[in-house]
Parts: sequence; structure tokens; C-alpha cells
Amino acid sequence: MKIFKAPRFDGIDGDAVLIEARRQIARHVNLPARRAFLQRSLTLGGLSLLTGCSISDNEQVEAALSRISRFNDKVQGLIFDPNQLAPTYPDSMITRPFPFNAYYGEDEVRQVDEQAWRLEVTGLVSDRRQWNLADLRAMQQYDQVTRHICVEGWSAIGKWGGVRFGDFLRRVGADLSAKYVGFKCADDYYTSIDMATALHPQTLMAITYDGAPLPPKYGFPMKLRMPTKLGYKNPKHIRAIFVTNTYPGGYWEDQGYNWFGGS
Ligand SMILES: Nc1nc2c(c(=O)[nH]1)N[C@H]1C(S)=C(S)[C@@H](COP(=O)(O)O)O[C@H]1N2
Ligand SMILES: [Mo]
Repeated sequence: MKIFKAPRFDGIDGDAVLIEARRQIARHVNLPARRAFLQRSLTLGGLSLLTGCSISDNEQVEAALSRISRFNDKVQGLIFDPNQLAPTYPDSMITRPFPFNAYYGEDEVRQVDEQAWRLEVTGLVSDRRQWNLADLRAMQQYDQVTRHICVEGWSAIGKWGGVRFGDFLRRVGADLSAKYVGFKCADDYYTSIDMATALHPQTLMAITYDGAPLPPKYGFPMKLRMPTKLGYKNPKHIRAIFVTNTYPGGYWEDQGYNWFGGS
């Protein structure tokens, strides 16, 4: 990390900056020890030390906070254990009814036509043919009951079934050393994930919910379900998947949510 100038505070509400920084750190960093440390001892000086930036104006503060977030992406990427499984639960613990969430209300849920739907697969893959739902159903299926955690303050246990994303990526000849997999959805949602999480054994292309075809509100015809990531990283109504080394961002990520988004 770079040596920093002593922070100047003119025109800046230092307390507000620290509250925001603590909020972002608490939201983005899931290591309890790290959180406790940062929450107890973070000062404006500490923040500028952490970010290598002088906390002198709003633009710099924004930049500093976004650097904390990108720094956290790296930390989370480094500590991510590709073999560590998220907890699973018995069917009796499924939350009923399972909550709906999107950046719009339930009355605006996208209705995707099964016959017309094609999944586009592009970028660093050797087989760019489009997929339909029957192709996905023909692959080995897995079921899992896991907890979905939304940063808006709720969590719920649900049961999703479908294709292991790692199986799919190998089938299409994806470059497994690429950095990112990006997703475009039938609404205006989009997001992207790191390759290690894409290949995690619990990362599913979910085409069922609770043993039935995925209902429209939960992302028909297909969503990516990752119990190792927060809710907003789990795209519903996926229409295109691309493998890339160029950072693709995401709908909430581009508005300040942490990109790695581990849970
Ligand atoms: N296409 C799409 N995917 C999305 C969203 C969205 O608005 N559109 N919202 C995300 C958020 S913030 C959450 S918490 C979950 C909600 O999924 P659920 O409706 O299955 O609970 O979907 C995620 N994936
Ligand atoms: Mo969410």
C-alpha cells in the first residue's frame, strides 16, 4: 500500500465518512475478526492508511470507499476455498413461502416463453451453440437445500435443482483460467462472478424450485444459484452467459455493492 498524505478535513464530515466506511466494511467483509477489528479501531487516519488516499473531498472519499470494496474483492477471492461447502438443510427447514425479491415489484415479474428461450453462450468458450431448456434437462441434475441471504436484511432456506455450473462450463469448453463469468438477464439485471465460484460444486444452473419447474418469480427458466454468495449475485431469468477477462460489473455492483459478494 502507498504512503499517504496526512488527511485534511476541510469541508468533510469526518464522522459521516467513518460511518459510511464502517457500514461498507461491515456489509462487504464477512470475516468476523476483521470486522471487529475495523469497527473498533477505524479512524479517518486509519481509513486513509487503508486506502492510501487523502480523505480531503467527496470525490476522494468515494474513491477511497470503492478502493476498500475492490480491496475486499481481492481478500475474499484469496480466502475463498473452492472445496468448502456451504451448509445444507433438511427439506423440513425450507422457508414457506419463499420470499420474492427483485429491483421491481412482484407484479412486474418477467414472463419468459419456454419455447422461444435460448441461452446464449459467448466469450472464451470453444462451443458457442445456443442452449434450450431440454438441453439443460438432459444433463446430470443435482438438488440442494441452502440458505439465501439478501443484503436487504432477510434470509430464507430454499430448494433448487439443476445442472452444476462447472459441468456446463466444461461441456462448452470454457477457458477455466479466465477471470470472470458474466450473466445477462431477461430483465435489465446483469452480474458477474469469479471463475473459482463458477466452478464450486454447489454452484447450480437452477431450473427447478422445490421439485417443480422454476416459477417466473424465482427466475424462470433458469437462474444461477450460489449458496456461497449473497442474493444479489444470483441472477434470475438468465438469457446470456459469457466468459471473459474483462471486468463485467453488475447491476447493484455498479451502484456500490461489493463485487465478490461472498456470504
Ligand atoms: N434478473 C434478476 N435477478 C436477480 C434480481 C433481479 O432484480 N433481477 N435480484 C437479486 C436479488 S437482490 C435477490 S435477493 C434475489 C432474489 O431471488 P428470489 O426472488 O428467488 O428470492 O435475486 C437476485 N437476482
Ligand atoms: Mo438481494
